[in-house]
Amino acid sequence: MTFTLYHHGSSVCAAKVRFAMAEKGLDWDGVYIDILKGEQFDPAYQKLNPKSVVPTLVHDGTVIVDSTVICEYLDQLAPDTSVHPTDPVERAQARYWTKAVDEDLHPACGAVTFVCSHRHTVLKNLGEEGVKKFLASTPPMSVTSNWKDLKDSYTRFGFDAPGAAEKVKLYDSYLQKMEAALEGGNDWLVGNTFSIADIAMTPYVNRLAMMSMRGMWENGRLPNVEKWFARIEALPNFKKCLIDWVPEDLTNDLRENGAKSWTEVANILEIEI
Ligand SMILES: N[C@@H](CCC(=O)N[C@@H](CS)C(=O)NCC(=O)O)C(=O)O
Repeated sequence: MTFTLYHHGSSVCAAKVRFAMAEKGLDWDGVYIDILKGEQFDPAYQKLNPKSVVPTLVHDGTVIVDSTVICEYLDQLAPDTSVHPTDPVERAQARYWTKAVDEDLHPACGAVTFVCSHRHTVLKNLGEEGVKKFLASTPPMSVTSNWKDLKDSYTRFGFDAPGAAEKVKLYDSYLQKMEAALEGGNDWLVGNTFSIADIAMTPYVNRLAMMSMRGMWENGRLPNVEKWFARIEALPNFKKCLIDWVPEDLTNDLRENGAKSWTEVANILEIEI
């Protein structure tokens, strides 16, 4: 089996697939698409992924898009190393997590990341004209069906963009859901066994960590999430899939821009700092 993964270092969806493939022991060749430079808008890439998003998996010539679908596809190809629960109830519970990630958490993460950090990175690297072209190139049907307008608004107005504060609260509500799911000494989100639910949530918690926002769960706020993330960070595949693919300048941007945005985020969430 030959796999080619079109991906980007800081993309949460791409990180999910890299993590799932590593946990399943599947090797892949990578094509790096810099989504902060606009490489996803290359017509050749759009033929593979009409929404101009990463990741895209090509398996022996077959194109599969959408990270959750890719993970399910890979599990059917390689069932011996399944990361999906076999028990029907646990499978349903895991799907609640992946569905919620796709429908709610992912758009919230896109908003919060652009508002807190990416807007500064694209402005710094692309300049005013470059940013205009970058925003204009986003197809109407992209990360969400209104991502073009939202990305434009988050990039131009930051925390003043309509709905930005609600996205911070929505993001936080998923940490609260995790806290509840881990109650009673559960190490993992579903059935107390590491699964796709943990894989799917990892990039989103890690995004906040990389943006210097561990205060969303540390200092006694969400102790179960804190312990869960410590377990995740200790996994052998964590660093190579979630950290090492992010270029140094982007890692620095996320850390520094995120730290500058922390006061605003903490205010929205009424976290004392
Ligand atoms: N439903 C897709 C969403 C993919 C997605 O939103 N990818 C983001 C990065 S995590 C992207 O490529 N964004 C490009 C852009 O904002 O122009 C999936 O799960 O793969």
